[in-house]
Amino acid sequence: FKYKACRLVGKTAVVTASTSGIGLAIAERLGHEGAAVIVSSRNDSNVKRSLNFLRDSGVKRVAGIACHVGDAEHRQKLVDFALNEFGRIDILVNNAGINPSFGDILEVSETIWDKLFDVNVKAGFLLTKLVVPHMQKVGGGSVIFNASISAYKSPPGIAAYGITKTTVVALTKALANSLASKNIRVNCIAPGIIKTKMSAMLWSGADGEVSEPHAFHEIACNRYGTPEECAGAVAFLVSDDASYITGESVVIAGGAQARL
Ligand code: NAP
Ligand code: ISN
Repeated sequence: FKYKACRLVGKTAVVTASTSGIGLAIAERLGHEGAAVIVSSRNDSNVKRSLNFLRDSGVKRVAGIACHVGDAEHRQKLVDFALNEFGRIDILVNNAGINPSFGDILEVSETIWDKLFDVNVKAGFLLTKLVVPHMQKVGGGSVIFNASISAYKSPPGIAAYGITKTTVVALTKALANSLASKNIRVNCIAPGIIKTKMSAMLWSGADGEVSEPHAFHEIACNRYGTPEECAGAVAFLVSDDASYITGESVVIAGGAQARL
């Protein structure tokens, strides 16, 4: 194993949107820490490619299924698949999030607004509801949402996306209160600009060169973050090392200010 810590041996983790970027790094890290991992995303060939990648990287117990998180049937199939493959669910990482438009908030159509909230907020809420009874069966569990620093500071051009992420922070706190008595902890990460496909418009300059960190974010570390730096925080939060941490948001943004 790449990591000496094996904090998650015996656990099963379901990670949504885990065939690229932050989700894939989370799946890899949880797998290296000993968890059995279910990967998923909309595209079946992406699922197959990430399964090969994870197996090659040394993750022993991993399986995958296509799942569009906005589709109720897909969510149910994901849960059934995880139980069928590994018999239990201890960890749910609601990583899926979309950012379909760029422009002034008043230009956002009702259709785009609804789609943003469906995928970024409602899908994770409904998937959590599906998974909770199975976590209870194994005596508890841990749920993670992927919010964003945009939750705290209205991001120019993607303000509606930011509002969905503020809602994710609120949802994290509400679910943490509701589920604490069932020994289920709920936390979120709030990444700054992480170098992935989704944020490429921010970090890739002309000619494919990496651009300077965006002034809006005022990144003290003066560099962008990596998916692996998000995955390390998730591995900690879902482990027993974080057993007294719930309802929290961990900002992973190189020192950029993040306050509501
Ligand atoms: P990414 O590298 O572009 O990967 C996106 C992943 O999501 C892919 O695996 C994609 O696979 C999957 N996906 C897209 N729509 C989906 C859906 N409806 N249902 C299921 N899977 C879906 O993106 P990323 O940057 O890692 O973003 C992951 C999360 O981090 C998002 O919630 C995002 O808001 C958050 N975040 C990112 C940044 C950043 O700077 N990158 C910062 C803060 C927060 P398919 O195409 O096969 O579905
Ligand atoms: C994000 C997602 C896509 C593009 C830019 N900045 C972004 C964020 C963010 O989550 O903070």
